[in-house]
Amino acid sequence: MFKNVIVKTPGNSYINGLTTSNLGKPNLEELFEQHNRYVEALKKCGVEVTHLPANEAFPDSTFVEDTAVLTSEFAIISNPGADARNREIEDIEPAVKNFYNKIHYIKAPGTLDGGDVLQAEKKFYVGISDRTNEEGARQFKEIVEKEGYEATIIPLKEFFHLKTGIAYVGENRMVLAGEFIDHPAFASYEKIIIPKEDEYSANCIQVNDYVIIPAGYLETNRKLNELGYKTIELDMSEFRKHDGGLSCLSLRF
Ligand code: CIR
Repeated sequence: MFKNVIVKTPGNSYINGLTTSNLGKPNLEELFEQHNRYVEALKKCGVEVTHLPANEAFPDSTFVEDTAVLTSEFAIISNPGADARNREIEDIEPAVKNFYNKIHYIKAPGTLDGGDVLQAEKKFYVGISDRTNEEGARQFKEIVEKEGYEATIIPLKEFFHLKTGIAYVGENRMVLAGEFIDHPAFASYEKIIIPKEDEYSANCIQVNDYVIIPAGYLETNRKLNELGYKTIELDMSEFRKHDGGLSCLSLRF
């Protein structure tokens, strides 16, 4: 069960954030509306929401997931791999300190974005990406192994972040797209396979009794409903324009 989430309102500077997409300039009014709906959806899932104010100095800082990894027992403050985002941890650390006594840190020259970390019960999967380097992944693995968890490091071939193409939805089930569909690391899970055209919906989040998915993916919705999941669909268009998905917008713990 998740009891808490941390989210952060996007600022007007969001439009100056990083992106690799060619989906156009975000519309701020729609962005704020989509963020409000995201927060409402989380509340419907029964979690307490810690809502941090926007920080205009950090255009990408609404994507709080990249700044920390929070478990039921300990927290890890990350060391985000993009220079423009690295200082976002300054806003997250005090919020994390309100909930945790045990806090670990990823330290330079290691870099790690939380978007490259997936937790499935007592196992972690850590992607090596443009943002997370080998040293960051190594430090992460060492920390969690000392805490009694397992960690598997997965060099990414195509995805931006690990969780761009994968989600754990409980009950030994993984939602998988692209390079992860036949990846040996995930062979022991029941697979919910997402085809290329629906790839964006692989970034979904299971929060207590619901799975929140991006709007417009009928097949993904149907597959999850067939397995007995209740779903909430959210329009994510303005976050997608800056490479963001559902998991990126919150820390859930
Ligand atoms: C970035 O480039 O860092 C942001 N525009 C998007 C971050 C998305 N975060 C995530 O997938 N965890």
